[in-house]
Amino acid sequence: MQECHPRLPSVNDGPTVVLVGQPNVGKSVIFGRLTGKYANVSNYPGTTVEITTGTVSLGERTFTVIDTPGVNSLHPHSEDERVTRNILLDRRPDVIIQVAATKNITRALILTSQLLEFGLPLILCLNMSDEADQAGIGIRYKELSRLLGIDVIRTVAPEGEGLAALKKAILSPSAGAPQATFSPYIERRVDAVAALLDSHGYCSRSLSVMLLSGDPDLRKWVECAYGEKTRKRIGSIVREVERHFRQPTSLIVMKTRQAEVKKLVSRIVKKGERRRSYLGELLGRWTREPATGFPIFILVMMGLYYLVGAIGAGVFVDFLEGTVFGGYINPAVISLVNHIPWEFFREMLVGDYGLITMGLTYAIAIVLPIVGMFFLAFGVLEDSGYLPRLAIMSNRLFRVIGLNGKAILPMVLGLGCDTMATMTARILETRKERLIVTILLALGVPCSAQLGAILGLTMHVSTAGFVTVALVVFSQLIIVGYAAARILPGSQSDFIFEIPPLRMPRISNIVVKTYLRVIWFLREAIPLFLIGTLLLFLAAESGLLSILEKALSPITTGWLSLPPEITWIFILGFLRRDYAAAGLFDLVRVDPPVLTANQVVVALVVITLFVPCIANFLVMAKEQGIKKALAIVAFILPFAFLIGGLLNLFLTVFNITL
Ligand SMILES: Nc1nc2c(ncn2[C@@H]2O[C@H](COP(=O)(O)OP(=O)(O)OP(=O)(O)O)[C@@H](O)[C@H]2O)c(=O)[nH]1
Ligand SMILES: [Mg+2]
Repeated sequence: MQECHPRLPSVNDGPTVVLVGQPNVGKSVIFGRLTGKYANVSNYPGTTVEITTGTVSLGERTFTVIDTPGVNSLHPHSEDERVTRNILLDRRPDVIIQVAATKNITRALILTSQLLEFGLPLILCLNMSDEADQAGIGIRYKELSRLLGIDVIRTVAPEGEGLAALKKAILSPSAGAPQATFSPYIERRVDAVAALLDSHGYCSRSLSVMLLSGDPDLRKWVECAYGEKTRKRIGSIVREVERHFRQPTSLIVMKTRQAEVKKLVSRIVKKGERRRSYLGELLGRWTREPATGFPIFILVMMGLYYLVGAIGAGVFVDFLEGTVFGGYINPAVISLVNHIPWEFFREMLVGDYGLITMGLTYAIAIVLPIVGMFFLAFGVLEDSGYLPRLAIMSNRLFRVIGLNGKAILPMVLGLGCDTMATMTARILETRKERLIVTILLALGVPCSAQLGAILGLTMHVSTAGFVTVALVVFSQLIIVGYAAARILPGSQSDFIFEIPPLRMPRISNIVVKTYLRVIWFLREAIPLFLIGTLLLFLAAESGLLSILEKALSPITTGWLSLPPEITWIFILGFLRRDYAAAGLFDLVRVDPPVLTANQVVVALVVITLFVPCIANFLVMAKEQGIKKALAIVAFILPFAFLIGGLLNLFLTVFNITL
C-alpha cells in the first residue's frame, strides 16, 4: 500500500506502545515513568503537540513508547489531534494505552469505545485516581475490566502508583470487543464500508465508522491508500446515510456511544463521600471570575516582575556580571590572553566585541540569570493550572483579534520562547487562527530574555517607561490582530476549552523542567551569541560596521533619535532577540548611560516589535511555509521602525520625558 501519511521520525522497529488520551490527563507523566525520558509536563491541555518517543525494556522485550498530543475524540479538530489519530492508523501499535482522568470517566469511556473499534490490544489506565478519591468517585475496576475485556489499571502517575501493574499488562494485553452497536441500518453500512477497506485488513471497523461520521481528512487518505474508485464507492454510502437521517451521522454515532457509556458508568462507578478542599476550590473560582481574577492577575504579574526584573535582572545579573565575570573570569582571561602576540586575536577574544568579554559574558552573566528566573517562575505557573484560567478572562479581547481565549496559551508561552510557542499554535483549530497567532508572536510577544531586559531596563528608567513600552506593544498587537482578522481569509472557531483544576506544583517537575530549559537555552544561545560576536568583531575590524552605522543613520539617529551604537544591537537582533536585549541592557547600565530614558523606551519598543530570531523564523517557515514566513518578516521589519519612530515623534512633539 502506498504511504499516505507523514511518516514518524525513525524509531526502532519492534513492538510499539502508544499512549493516547484526552488532553491533560497525565500521558506525559506516564511516558516519563515508563521510559525514564522527560516529556514536557504541564497543567494545561495541549502541552504535548508533537510525538515524543522513548523505549522501555520489559522482560526480554524492548518496546518503543510513543507519547502523543491529547485528543478529545478520534475525529480530529486541530493539528495536534490529527497527529494522534494518524499514528494509530499509520503505526499499527502493538499496544494502545489509553490514559484517562478517573474523575472524567464518562468522557474517557467514549474515547475507549472508539479505540476498541481498532481491534488492537488496549489497556485502560485510570490515572489521577487520587483526585477521584478526593471527589468521592470510586471505580469497580474488576467489573469494568470484565465488561470491556481489557486490563483496567488504577494509577497515580507522579507517585508511580500502579506503574508496575501497567508494565505487567503491556506484556500480555487484550484487544477487548467493540462496545457500541449501532442501529441495524448503520451497522449494515459500517460492514459495507469495512468490506471495501478489508484488503487493508486493519482496523477496518474503526475506519469505517470514522468515514461514515464524515471525516474529510480521512477521505483524502482513503483515496491515496485505496484509489479513487474505492473513495467514490465509500463516498456514495456516506451520502446515502447522510440523506437517510435528518441529523449528521457523527451525532447519531456519538449518541449511541453516549448511551452505551451511560449504562456502563452506572455499573462501575460508586459515588462516595466527597472530601472538600475548600482553599483549592475557592482559589480556583477566584482566578476565573473577572472581579477577583483581574486583581489576582495583577498580583501574579507583579510577582513575575519582581522575580525576573528585580531578582533575575537585578541581583543575579549584578553578581554574575560584576563579581564573577568582571571581578574574576574576565581579568584572568585578559591576563592570559595578553600573552598572545597578535593584537587581532587578543581583540577578538577580549576586546570591545570580544568572544569572551562580550559574547560569553552576555550569554551567561546577563541572559542566563534572567531566563533562568523566568523559567522557574513560569514553571510554577504552568504546573499550577493558572495559565488556562487566563483564557476565560481574555476570551472577549481575543474575539476582537479573530481568535478566542484558547489562544492565550501560545501567546503566554511566547513569553518563555516564541519559537516553542509558535509550535503550540497547533492546538488552535483553524488555519487562520494559527496564522494570526504566529504573526502576533513574531511581532510583539517578547521572549523571556527580552521580557527580562524590558523589566530590568525600565526599572532603571521609570515606571512610566515600562507602562509606555507595554502600552505601545500591546496596542500594536491589538491593531495588527484586528486588521489580520479582517484581511486574512478563513474562519474563527468556537471557544471550547477545558480548564484543569488548580494543582499544587510538584517541585521535582519544576526543577527538572527548569534545568532542561536552561540546558536547552545554553545549547541554543551560546553558539549563536559567539557567532554573532565574531561577525560583529569582523564587521568592526573591517570597517563594515561604521559603513552600516552611516548607511542606517537616517533611521537610527534620524527617525528614531538613537545613538549610532544602536546599529549593532539591531544587527544582533536578527540573530537572537535576547542578544539584542542584552546589548541594550549593557548600554544602559554603563556610567554615564549611552541612552536617555526616552531613547531606552524607543529602542525597547523597536527591538520588541523587531523581526523574530532565526530559530523562530525557521519554525514559522516549517509550520506556515516559507512564503508566509518571509511575508511576515517583510511586514514586521519596517513596521517596527515605523512605530518606534512615531513614538519618538510623539515624545518629542509633546515634550514628554519618561
Ligand atoms: N494529582 C495528580 N496529578 C497528576 C496525575 N498525573 C498527572 N498529573 C498532573 O496533571 C498535569 C498534566 O500532566 P501531563 O502528563 O502533562 O498530561 P498530558 O496528558 O501529557 O497532557 P497533554 O500533553 O496536554 O495532552 C500535570 O500537572 C501533572 O503533574 C495524577 O495521577 N494525580
Ligand atoms: Mg503530554
